[in-house]
Amino acid sequence: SWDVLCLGEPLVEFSETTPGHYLRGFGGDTSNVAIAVARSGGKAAYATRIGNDEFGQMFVDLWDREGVDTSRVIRDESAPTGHYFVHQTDAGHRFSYARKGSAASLMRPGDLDASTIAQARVLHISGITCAISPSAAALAEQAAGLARQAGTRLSFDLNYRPALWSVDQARGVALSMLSQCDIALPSLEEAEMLFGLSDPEAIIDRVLSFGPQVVALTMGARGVFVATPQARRLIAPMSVDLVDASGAGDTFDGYFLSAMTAGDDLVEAAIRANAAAAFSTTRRGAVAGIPAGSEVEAGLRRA
Ligand code: KDG
Repeated sequence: SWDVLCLGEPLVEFSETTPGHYLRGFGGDTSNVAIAVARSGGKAAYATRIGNDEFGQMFVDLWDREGVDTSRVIRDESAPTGHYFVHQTDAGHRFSYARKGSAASLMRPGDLDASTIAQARVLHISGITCAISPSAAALAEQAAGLARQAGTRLSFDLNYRPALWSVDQARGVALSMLSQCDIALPSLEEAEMLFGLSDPEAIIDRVLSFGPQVVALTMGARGVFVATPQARRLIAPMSVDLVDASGAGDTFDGYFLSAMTAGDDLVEAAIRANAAAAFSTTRRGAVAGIPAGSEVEAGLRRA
């Protein structure tokens, strides 16, 4: 059994260091979440399709090293593992994808069965999982329904990527997932885009109206708002020297879900996740930036 089972697409990362030079790393939002769960001390599993290629093998080796269960990873002979380039610009980081027709985009209903989902306390899905192809979106819907039947809590982070779909397409999926999920992990930017609201309190009210029991609204430099239908609390941001923000949201999600399943109270979970996410931005690379649990504890003691 696992604390968190993540479903989505892993992508090999090429992060530009100096003009024309790239450092190879790993990304893919839901894979990042699984690794963050494992680094924080939780039990994670990942479900996806990868190619029968070098990049696919690199991921299997990575997940094995990290202690992420790969028994639900399908090796697909017919398509490659995707990758992306990330460039730092004055306006933040920018992704360029090479993922069209990837193995993960061939995920389809049936790739996850009821008994697998029942082994997880939380199933984590992102909007990217649903954006990559209609068949992956159909699998995500099916998995969400199976989670409900199994009593596995569903966690959802839209993680809106404009290169993958339009706001209108994303809204349809987001509203469906928000009304099925138990744990909603929106960002302030996404909530503004979906609902046209900018006041965090109003956003929390709107997200809670869809039915989740827990909402963590990440607000970047403004901190995190964590809420249940009964109570809400603002967690102050941590100031750090920013190197690369990619993967920060995923680090938050992984640490938050892991602490929640360990039985921490929500405010404690959000404080730890907030610190882990801040820490992750001080290093280059989505996965390379995810801190170890001990680093987060040390950082919290210093704060
Ligand atoms: O959240 C970080 C991810 O966006 C990055 O690792 C790449 O998964 C990725 C994506 O699809 O944007």
